[in-house]
Amino acid sequence: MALLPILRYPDERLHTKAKPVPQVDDSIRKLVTDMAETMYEAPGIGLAATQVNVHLRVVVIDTSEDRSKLLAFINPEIVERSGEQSCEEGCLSVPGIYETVTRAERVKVRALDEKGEAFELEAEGLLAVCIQHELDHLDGKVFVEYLSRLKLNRIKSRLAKKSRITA
Ligand code: GNR
Ligand code: NI
Repeated sequence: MALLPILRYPDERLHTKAKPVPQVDDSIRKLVTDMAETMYEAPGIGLAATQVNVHLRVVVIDTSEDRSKLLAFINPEIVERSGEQSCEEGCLSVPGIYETVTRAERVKVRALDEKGEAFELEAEGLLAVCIQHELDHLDGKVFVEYLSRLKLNRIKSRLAKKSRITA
């Protein structure tokens, strides 16, 4: 088990498009374990491999109250989406920033599990939001990039100011 360092926006490595996992082997299972540990410790409800500077299509999510329902998605794809919901989102790579984003209300996701077996999951509400947020990370997109240029620039200067203080 190991805690992995999380990249902070505007680190340009967050804009890397992740590659499909060619084979679900022990190195991928270790990545899933380390990502889960990192997510729980943060604490967060999801983590994409991109955020720990591993550019493979791997995501972990746990939106359960008691943090007991770990989901691992390898090579995930959203195959159906419907409806619309607006949720105040945060991101471990953009600490302290919370902004409302509109996304699909329901999604159907297809992925491989830790054994390399395909599964499908239908999600709604917060889990659906989290799945969409994490899949965006794998494509190099951070949630603040849905906001207006004005809001994004304000966030960038706030983060720059904060990093001057903490540097
Ligand atoms: O911990 C997280 N909370 C959260 C809240 C609302 C919408 C999305 C998220 S995901 C975030 C963890 C994270 O940054 N995942 O990439
Ligand atoms: Ni995030």
